[in-house]
Order: sequence, then C-alpha cells, then structure tokens
Amino acid sequence: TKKKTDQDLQLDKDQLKASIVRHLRSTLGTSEQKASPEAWWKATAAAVNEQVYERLTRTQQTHFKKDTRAIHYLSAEFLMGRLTSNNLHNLSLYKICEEALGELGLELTDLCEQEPDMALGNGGLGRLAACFIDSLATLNYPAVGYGIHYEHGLFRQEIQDGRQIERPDTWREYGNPWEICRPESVQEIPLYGYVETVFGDNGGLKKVWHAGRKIKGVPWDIPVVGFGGHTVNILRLWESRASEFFDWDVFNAGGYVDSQAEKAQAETISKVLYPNDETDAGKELRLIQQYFFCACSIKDIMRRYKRAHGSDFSNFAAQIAIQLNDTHPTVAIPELMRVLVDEEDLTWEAAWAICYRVFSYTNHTLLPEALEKWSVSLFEKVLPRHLEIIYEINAQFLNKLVEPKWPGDDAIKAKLSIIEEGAVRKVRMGNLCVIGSSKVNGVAEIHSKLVKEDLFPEFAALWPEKMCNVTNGVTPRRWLLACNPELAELYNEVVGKEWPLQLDKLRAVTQFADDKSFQQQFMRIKRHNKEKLVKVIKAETGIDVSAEAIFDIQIKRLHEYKRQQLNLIHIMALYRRLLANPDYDMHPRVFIFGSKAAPGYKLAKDIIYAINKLAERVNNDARIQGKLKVVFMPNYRVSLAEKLIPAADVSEQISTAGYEASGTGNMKMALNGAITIGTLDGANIEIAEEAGAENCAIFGLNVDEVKALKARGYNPYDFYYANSELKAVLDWFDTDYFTPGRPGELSSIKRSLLEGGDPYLTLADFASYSDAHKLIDTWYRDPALWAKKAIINSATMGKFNSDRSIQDYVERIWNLKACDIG
Ligand code: 26Y
Repeated sequence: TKKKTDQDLQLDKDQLKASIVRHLRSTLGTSEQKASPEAWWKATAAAVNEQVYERLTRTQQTHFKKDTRAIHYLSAEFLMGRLTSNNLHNLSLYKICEEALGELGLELTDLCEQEPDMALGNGGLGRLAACFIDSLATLNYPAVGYGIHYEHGLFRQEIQDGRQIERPDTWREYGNPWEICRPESVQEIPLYGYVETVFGDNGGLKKVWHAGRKIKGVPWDIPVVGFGGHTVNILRLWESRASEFFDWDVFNAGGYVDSQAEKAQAETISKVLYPNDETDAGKELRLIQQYFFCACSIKDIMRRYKRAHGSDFSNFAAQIAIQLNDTHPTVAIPELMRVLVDEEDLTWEAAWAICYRVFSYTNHTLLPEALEKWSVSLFEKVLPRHLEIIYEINAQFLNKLVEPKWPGDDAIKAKLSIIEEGAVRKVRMGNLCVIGSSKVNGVAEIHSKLVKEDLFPEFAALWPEKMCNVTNGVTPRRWLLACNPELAELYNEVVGKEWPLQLDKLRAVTQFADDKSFQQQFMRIKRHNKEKLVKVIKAETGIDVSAEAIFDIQIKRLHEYKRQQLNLIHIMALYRRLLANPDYDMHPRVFIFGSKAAPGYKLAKDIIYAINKLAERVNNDARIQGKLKVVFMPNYRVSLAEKLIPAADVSEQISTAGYEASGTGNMKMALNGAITIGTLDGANIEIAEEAGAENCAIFGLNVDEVKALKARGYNPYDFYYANSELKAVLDWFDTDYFTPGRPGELSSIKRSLLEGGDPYLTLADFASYSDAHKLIDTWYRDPALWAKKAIINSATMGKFNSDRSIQDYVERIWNLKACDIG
C-alpha cells in the first residue's frame, strides 16, 4: 500500500467537524446538547490528535529506519503553556478548525481558554526548553525532550490584600488530552543502599550497587508538532511510582499502612516542581528528582540504542547527543559512566571517551547562589556509587590535566576540583558539567563572555575551544503568529507567508517604517490588542485603564537583580511629580506587572505587596486625573503572557548589567512592536544592535561600569543624599501613605536599598532610568516617530527566532542532520 503523505492526511473543514462531533460522543461520552465548553475543547483536541498520532508514528518509523543521530534535551523544566492553538497552527488547521466550530455555534478562542497551562517550569529556562523543542521539530531534527511529569507545576498565585498567596497548580486534575502514557517503556531506578566490590567474570574487581529502594519511572509522552506538521517528536516526562513487587510483601503481611507510606514516598518524587529559581536550598528531594529523571532518561536512551546496535558501543557517541539544560541534570554524567562501566563492562577509559563526547552543558546564570552544590554526605547517602565515580573523574582530571598545566599549584586545584573542601564538603555540579562535557555555552554574547572570563577562566584556559555562545531565541509561531493574529496577517500581506519559518523576512517591513498608511495599520493593531487587554485587566483586577495610555510592561520572575524595585520607585517619583504639579506634562501611562516570587523569598514578596499598595493608592487618586495607573496582574503564566505581549508599548528590561544571562521576554515584546527600556545586559545588547540603538531607550551602568563601581566601593547613601527626589521617594516607604494606619509595612524595601547596601545598584541607575522614561514619553507624543520605532523593532527581531538558536546548536555543538519524513 502507498504510504500516506502530508497531503493525504490534511483534513478539510467538514471532516474536522465530523471528527470533533464523533469524539464528543464516543470519546467524551456526551452530546452536542449537553456538552460543556470543556468537553468541546477535549473533543477538538482528540480530533487534532488523530492527525498528530499519524505523523508521530511516521516520524518514529523514519528515525528508526534511517538510524538517525538524535539530540536528547534533558531539562528539569518545560514550560509548555497551552497546546491547542499551537498544534492547530503547526498542522495548518487553525482556520479550518475555527470555521468547523463556527458551524457548530462555538468560538475556537473560547474553547482554547478551557485548557489549563502546562506550567512545568519556573520561568525563562523552562520556556526556552519549550521553544527549543518546537524549533527542533520544525527544522526536522530527530530530538527527544526529557523531563519530569510533575503532578503540580508552578504554584498558582492569588493576591489577597496585596500579598501573594500560593495555591497548588492542578493542571491535570481532569485529564490532559495531549499526553499518552507508555507503560511499555517503564523504567526502574535504584536509590540509597551501598556499594560492594566483587570479583568480575574476567577476574578483575567490579563494583555492585545494592540499592536500598527502587522507584518505578512511568513515561508520559507529549507529541511535539513541528510547524508545517512534517516532524512530530516527543517530550517524554517521567512520573514516579512505587515499585509494586517491592511492597506486595509488606502489604500481604498485613502492613497495609506501611505499604501506603512507601507508595506515598515514591510518588512524592515527581509530586511538585520546586518554585525557586536562582536560589538553591540543597534539598534531598530535589537531588532525587534530578537523579530520577536523568536515570530514567539514560535507560531509555540505552534501550533505544541497543535495539539498533546491540552491545557494541563504538557508535554511541556518534548517535547520541545529550544537552544539559543548566546543571540540574548533571548527575546524568556519572550515571552514564556507571551504566557503561558497571553494567556494560566497558573499561573506565573507553567509557569516559564516550561520555564526555555525548554531553554538552548550557549555563543560564552567573549568580553564585544559583550554582548547584550538594553536600558530599547527602550524595553518599542517596547515590553512593555516583559519589565514587565523581571522585574518580575528579582524580583523573586533577592529575592528568590540572597538574601538568599548573604544576604544584594547589590553589588552582582547589578551585577547579569537583569537590569543595570546607566544614561541609560539597559536590560542585558546575565543575562536573564543564569537565564532563565537550561544549559549554552561555545564552547571549555578553553572558558567554562572562562565563569564559569570570565564571570559568581556568577551564577556558585548559579548553579554549570548549566554551561557546548560542544566543537564545523564541518561537515566532507562538510568540507572533498565534498570539498576535492581526499583526501576523498584516505581515502575511506585506512580506508573504514565509516569515514564521524565516523571521529575517520581516526585515523587508523596515522599508514601510516611514509609510503613513502602514504606520496607521500597525498602530491600529496595537491599539486593538490594547483594547482586548483592557478587558482582561478589568476582569482580572477590577481596574479601569484606558487604551489611550502608554502600556508599560514588566513581566518576569520577581528578583532583586531584575529590579522591579527600580520600576516601583520610578512610578512613585512620577506620582510625586503629579501630586506636586497636577499639570505635570506626561502622556498617560499604565504600568503593568506580572510576576511570581519564590515562596521563601521575603523581600520579593514585599515588593509585590508594595506594587499592589501603590496601585490601590494611585488608581483611586482623583487628583492625578488618570494620568497614572498601576496594575499587578495575578498569576503570571504563559497564557497570560500571550495576552500581555501583543499589547505592550514599552518593554521593561532593567536588570543590573551583568546579571541577566539573556532574557527572552525582551525578544517577545520587541517582536510584537514594543520599545525596550533597558540596560546593556544579556540579549538587550543584541536587540539594540539589531533594532538600532536609536530605537531603544538604553540607560544605566554597563557591565564594566558596574564592576568598576563595585571595586571602588559602592555606597547607596551617596545617591540617596545627592538626589532629593530619590530621597523623598525612599522616605515614603517609612510612612503609612500607601498602607493607611500601618506605617513601616513597606520599610523593608528602603532598608534593602540603604542599610542592605543595594547589591544591585538600583539607586546608582535611578537618575538615568528616569531620564530614559522622559525620552520614552517624548517619543510617544510624536505618533509617527513612535510608530516608526515600534515597526523597526518588530521587523528587525529575525535573529531571535529560536530556529536560529537551534541551527547554531546544530552547527557549533550537536552536529545533527535534518531528517526528511515521508
Ligand atoms: C537551582 C534551581 C533552584 C534553579 C531552578 C531554576 C535555578 C535556576 C532556575 C531557572 C533559571 C532561569 O530561568 N534562568 C533564565 O534562563 C533564561 C533562558 O536562558 C535566560 O533568558 C534568563 O536570563 C535566565 O535568568
């Protein structure tokens, strides 16, 4: 029989409609009369899945037949968001589906709202992984994403009296139509126990790890549909379960309660995503989470390799590439060594020659508190054999590489050692990653330079060719085509329909940047997106805002280095100016925040509280005639970002220079026509290069100036006393102006900026930030000038297509070939 082509698979409207109704009845067990919007959404997803599975099977058969080299992207986080509109777009079914549902009296956008976000990540790192697997499938690269099937993703944020309250996320409480359980690929994972040395078959010594516990890993597959629908790869997420034969004995012996406790413990491993980004508490459960998903993934990779190659590992490094998304999956390195040496009986040398060729490592942060370290005693308890392997890797590294290069230099050995000596001995996961990988990359030019020069200078001296850069990117399918349909349609008309694959094509739009009628079309779309957001803001917060105003948006995790507090004190300064002079000349401005704070991060939560209290006061103050509004949007997440980003006039990217590795929200907002107010940090530098510095409002100290000021000895009081406006704003925090009857509730913010030493130089950058905002205001009041800058920003973001990032990874690190499917 002839193989089906994509053309044969393509559905028309009537077929899709029939399929949705069929699924409503036979899969959802309801009827057109009774069905809830949720049932309709699930029926639609089921109809789409018929298309997806067909292509998934073809992709897998083709990869197997051609025995392709594949990339395995190991990440503790995949922030997928919603998949319905994404999958419809990537299968070219969106319009057809809209029409089919229309005939059934339903609105596709309403049904899409039924889908809970898959929030299996904290922020940038997790969303990057999601964009990357979209691009890998789109470019037809054989790839598998491996991660954790968290029962609860990132907490849902509620705001009560201005404060963040964390509620559990329940994304799969009523089932998720996109995931498929694969019981045939279950794995079993050892933990705890002890290591025994025995005589092997060949007379040599051999290590045997006797596990204290075994955990079952159950894989759930999420199909990842590439744009155009040719390749459908998988994201495989591991769920932990109790190993049944392990507790049957206990159960039968009458120990029902004990067996239930064991079961609960095993299921705890994949129960919840740790909500900290950038600060590491070194918790046992998190180490177990990391080992659990890495060990399951390595077993899965082994099983697939052996199916094609048996126990001949000479092709392993040629067939298998593994990318470590930050240090979170580092334990995969000693795990692969353990499997090759202890289970497959390779020599240490043979195993190591394979191992470091397979792995590469992406660094996402320079913050010392985010670099993972595990206490040696914890490691020894949970993973005794891995600790031995790490000691061996370390000994070989120090003796064979460090000693010859720096003979007798113990200080360098102490610095490069995987083991940190001290009162508590620790395993440094970053050092293990660099030693066990063939490539190490940062995520923006400046960040990669700092990784090389400041974070790992000696490693860079040992292996200059190991360190490289791959600037981050975002998928233009989700972050323009799907979230901003009107602008997408305008671009289709002006530059044709290739831009979702070749985002560089948008550069042709710059020739219309001065064109009156194009400017009007562009700004009419922005205006419409803002009007839609006005409704969302009203519904979510009760706050009335006008689409006349400048929409100024800061959306990202709350962290001192990202400096939401700088934005906050600037808004307070504007408010003061307006109170002092009701005619203060400014275009109306709405400042919008979306941000979650790590539950244990006290100051971050205080900043959220301060933003909300400021909002209450400002939004209800008739004296300022609606010139200033402040909105804190609760529960910031991917699906909310999709509504905020198309409506942004101004994109706040105001981290202290040298601290934001890249940023990716900056790319998304510029792509949708926002003007960046930002520091020369992370990818902002490259955005300003692409758009032209005159089209961004760049302010503040650069990386060298930050270093110089810190070296000189930074004193925030210098700025406090020198700037009377800044002093008045900070003193405001000690009053009860924003918290009537409760003075001091906001004082922690002032304290952190003065007594606390202001580690992120907020006060040093305040004046420059305020000037940049004046510039923004002047620009906005010239509609043609603003439109031109907005258009140029959007049209010049081609570089930040995640397809380009993936192509860079392929050429600089992975050495992959695209695989044509059917
Ligand atoms: C160790 C553990 C607590 C931890 C968990 C999550 C540490 C870090 C993280 C997440 C980090 C993260 O999201 N980093 C961001 O990665 C983005 C993608 O590269 C960058 O754009 C962004 O600048 C960086 O902060």
